[in-house]
Amino acid sequence: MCFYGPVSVIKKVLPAGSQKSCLLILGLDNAGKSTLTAHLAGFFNGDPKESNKQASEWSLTIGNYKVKLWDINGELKNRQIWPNYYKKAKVLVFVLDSKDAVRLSEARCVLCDVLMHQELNRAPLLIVSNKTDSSGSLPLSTVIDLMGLDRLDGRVWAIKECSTQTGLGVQGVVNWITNEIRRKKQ
Ligand SMILES: Nc1nc2c(ncn2[C@@H]2O[C@H](COP(=O)(O)OP(=O)(O)OP(=O)(O)O)[C@@H](O)[C@H]2O)c(=O)[nH]1
Ligand SMILES: [Mg+2]
Repeated sequence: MCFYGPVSVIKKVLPAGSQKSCLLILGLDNAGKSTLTAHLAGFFNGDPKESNKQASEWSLTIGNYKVKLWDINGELKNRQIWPNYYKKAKVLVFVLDSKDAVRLSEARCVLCDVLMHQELNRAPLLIVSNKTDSSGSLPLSTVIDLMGLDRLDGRVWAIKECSTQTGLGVQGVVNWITNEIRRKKQ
């Protein structure tokens, strides 16, 4: 059977939740995005799709929903492809290396630039302060301060500490993502 008509009509006949949510994982190179992604794939029955040096794509099952995850490389030369993903991203996770105080100011500028993109205005944001197992890891209050997060208003956001190396705190990240995906689907 052929279906002619505007997309909005087709969307109405699809069951609620059948459209894929997309979870975008960004952050500077070396922050721990791919290590976090491996944990999320473990928690959410991840099925690897495409992967190359710039990005890897996974299909996750979160509750009853199929969710596409993109883990994008954070090297400077690859950041130019990030905006290609903004339009489809429904939930944004930004990973930080909490022991790298020098690069937190770079991360702050990069996050600021990401959030200027209007396509992401409605995407809830989770900042993951990673590598808490490392000596010299900065406390959450300092990370919030250095990242200027107290000025982040007008959007749903949260920050969680974790070590994707030891797994400590990863459950909190999993819970936040689960809640936000559910909220987006209601
Ligand atoms: N100590 C410690 N090391 C970590 C942690 N998470 C990741 N790493 C290490 O940090 C390095 C970078 O981790 P990746 O997950 O590859 O970082 P990435 O953000 O994907 O980096 P790009 O893909 O280059 O953008 C690796 O050597 C990891 O083993 C952590 O929680 N603690
Ligand atoms: Mg990576």
